[in-house]
Amino acid sequence: MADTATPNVIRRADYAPPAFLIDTVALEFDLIPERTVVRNTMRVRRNPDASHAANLELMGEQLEFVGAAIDGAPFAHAHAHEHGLTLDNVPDHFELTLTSLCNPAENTTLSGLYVSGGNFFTQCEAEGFRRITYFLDRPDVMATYTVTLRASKADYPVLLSNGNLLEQGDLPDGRHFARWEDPFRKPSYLFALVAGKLVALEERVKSGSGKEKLLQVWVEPHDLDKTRHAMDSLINSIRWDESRFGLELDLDRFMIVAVSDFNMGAMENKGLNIFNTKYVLANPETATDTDFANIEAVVGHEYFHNWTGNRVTCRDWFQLSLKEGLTVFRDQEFSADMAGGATDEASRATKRIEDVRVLRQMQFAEDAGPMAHPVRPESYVEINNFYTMTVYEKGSEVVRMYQTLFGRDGFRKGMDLYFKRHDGQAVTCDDFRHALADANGRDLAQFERWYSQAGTPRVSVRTAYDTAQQRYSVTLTQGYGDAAPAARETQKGPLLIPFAIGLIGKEGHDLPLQLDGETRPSDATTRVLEFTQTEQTFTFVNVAQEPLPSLLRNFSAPVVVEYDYSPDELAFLLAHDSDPFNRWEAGQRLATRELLTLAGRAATGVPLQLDDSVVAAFARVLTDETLSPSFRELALMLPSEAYLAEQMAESNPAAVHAARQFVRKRLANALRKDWLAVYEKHRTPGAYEATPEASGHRALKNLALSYLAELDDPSEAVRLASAQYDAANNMTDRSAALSALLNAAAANGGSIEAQQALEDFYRRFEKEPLVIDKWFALQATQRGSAQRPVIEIVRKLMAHPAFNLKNPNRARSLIFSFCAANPAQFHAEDGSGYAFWADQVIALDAINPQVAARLARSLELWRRFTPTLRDGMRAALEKVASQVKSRDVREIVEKALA
Ligand code: B3K
Ligand code: ZN
Repeated sequence: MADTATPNVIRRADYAPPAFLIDTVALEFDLIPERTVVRNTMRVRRNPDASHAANLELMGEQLEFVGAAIDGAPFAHAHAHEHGLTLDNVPDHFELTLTSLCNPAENTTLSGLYVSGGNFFTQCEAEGFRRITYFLDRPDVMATYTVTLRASKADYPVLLSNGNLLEQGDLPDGRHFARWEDPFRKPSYLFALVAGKLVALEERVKSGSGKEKLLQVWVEPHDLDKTRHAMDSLINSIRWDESRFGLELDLDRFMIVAVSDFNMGAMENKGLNIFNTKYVLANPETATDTDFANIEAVVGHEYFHNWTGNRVTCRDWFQLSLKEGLTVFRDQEFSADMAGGATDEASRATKRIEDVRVLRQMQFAEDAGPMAHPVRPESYVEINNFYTMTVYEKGSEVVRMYQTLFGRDGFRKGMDLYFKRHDGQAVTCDDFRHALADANGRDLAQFERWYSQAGTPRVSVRTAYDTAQQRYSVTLTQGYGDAAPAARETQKGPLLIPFAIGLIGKEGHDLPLQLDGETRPSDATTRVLEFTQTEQTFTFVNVAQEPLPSLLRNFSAPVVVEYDYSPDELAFLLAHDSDPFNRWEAGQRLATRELLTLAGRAATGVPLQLDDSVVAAFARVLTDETLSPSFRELALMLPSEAYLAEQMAESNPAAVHAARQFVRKRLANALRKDWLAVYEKHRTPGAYEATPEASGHRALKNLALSYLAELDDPSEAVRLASAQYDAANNMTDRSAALSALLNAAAANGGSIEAQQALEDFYRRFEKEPLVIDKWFALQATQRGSAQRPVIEIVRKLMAHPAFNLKNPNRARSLIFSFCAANPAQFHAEDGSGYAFWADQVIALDAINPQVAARLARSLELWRRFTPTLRDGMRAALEKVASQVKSRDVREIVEKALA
């Protein structure tokens, strides 16, 4: 039932240990879609470390209570209510058996036990287990589980749960059973079951200590040909966690199951990871290079949770970043190692740039709005709303800073101590920090502020060179600027910021670094300054010439750096910085600065022009064959419209779009020959290869195609794109060609080539839901025009037979793509985008509050927009606020309007 009462705020400060503990759980399921019977037998005892409570309060939602027994005798003093079950005056320790019913067939929330495609699946994190049975559904209650599943053998031939399979067999009436045991204590959010018609790709591998492990990737039978990459990613993850962190797989068997109805990416249930099909299924015809990379990252992420999340879990949900920030850091490092090994800094930088781009575009925006919260939040209404960019991505940056401060070896020592101290426990972010501090003999008290202060820190930099003394001083000042109110109230004092810096001489080489007071320069030409005060000056000595500073190398802290580089200096850094991240950063700064000036002009109707020096800087990158293709692709891609709009005093998506399009067209026309040459040179003929190198070529070639589609006369691009579309042997090239066709035609209200390719694409992939998702998304994110606004296309597609609001991937592919990834069209002045958004949030709220709440967030920055847009957004938010019922959406819209 939707919770319509005033939402309750849960506070970190109110944490109290549970009054009871549960040591063992035996679950029995009779799986029937409309009426599943769950029998739950638990060993319960009073918690010696908690204050006394006479009654046992168990959580439960959407359950039909059948009966309770204590130590085998029926127990009459159990009262079911809206939020669970109260058992009066229970003994100090006892065996409790509860029987209840639930209705998986009608469960559209995809939380708890539900049916998808005729099969059963579960999703318990954060609070879904209470929708399966009454329980102390909180992560600090850890128990061992045995699970017995019974179901029709014809309809559900495969029955899976966590851990090891103990036995299976037939039952009367065409039913069968399987019994599973998970030997490791775990919190209820890691419970999982799967039942249905599935097949598996299997591999047997030996772990580091020589034990044989069975690995399985379970999918529907027609998807078996898309499981190889996920399996390879799993094997690589297992090897990587052994070699980098000395962490071995602890179960005999590890399973991944793909499901097409899923609220997020994947879930790390012990030994039985459940994945959105999007992050499992791939072959060259259906998945892009980005999909392949995402699958590797998510398979790694969920696997790495086995230690960082499962073996050591969170005490309470405020500690979510303890497992998520750390595990994102681990998956980022895994992907970087897979792409470039431990030492190839240029290849590793590609991954770093992509991660930082996401952080800056999404997490910085979150930190600037009403949902701003610290990495370890202080309060929440609905915990599912706090699986955020801040908890995940900023959390990962916080973990990365320990490694930047202590080096890889020091970080490893900290991790070793963390597991030594806390294996099998439910702990806090403080426990992690203390392990890192103690292992490295450091006091990290100040570092705690990274967990408790919200908002994006700003570091402004002043430099001075004393020619006579050959001294170069760098003065850093930290603060939060004009932070959002939600962030401001958390800010108490300066942070410990690891600030990596290099100094570049006139020839473009790094200069030796010797800080005042040191006897000789260090070997490394990058230094990590420990910046701990509000203002601090670092002086380098024996600096023979006035250098150009390379600031915050490799993005050593999640901050904004303010330094007044001239365009020439940025062009110099773009050409010479030895730090590949900062080389890219210089190009981005240069572009951002131009684009924001142009957006300001566009907003006031002043004609646009672009300096030739900017075109020249881009031309140098485009034609520099010594740079890797993937780096060039990243450097030549302009900052996103969303990021640029966020940098304006008043966000103006139309002006940003006009400015960005102007620059794209200018770069396209001015460098036409170079784009064409790059397009030809970076083709990848022959069989598809999924290597980072081949995907770099495809990325650069397809970027060239997208620029060529901007030419005043796009006929050549249309020809190339049509040919590429027809000849493509992989989804990267085919979807890039389709996108180029759609955009080349946009200004003229569409083209026959684009229309034909769209129709062909649909027919070709009608039976591949993940590809049809792309078909919807490409149309929702395409460029529009006055004659052909994208909202009209989107509205039409909502009525397409393949559209289905209940399937989150499909809803995201059309609705979210339009509302969150097509700002110029979504923020149309007539408010049509906002009206559409409101209708969809309201419709989704009744089906799936978690998905609805995600969509609801696309208007949260409304106060930062131009007045007309602001009014339209407020009206839409108010409409939603007056109609939605779920706690999830209400928390979002109420915070936005507050
Ligand atoms: N831990 C899950 C996320 C659960 C989200 C619940 N709303 C996936 C992950 O981060 O690995
Ligand atoms: Zn995670």
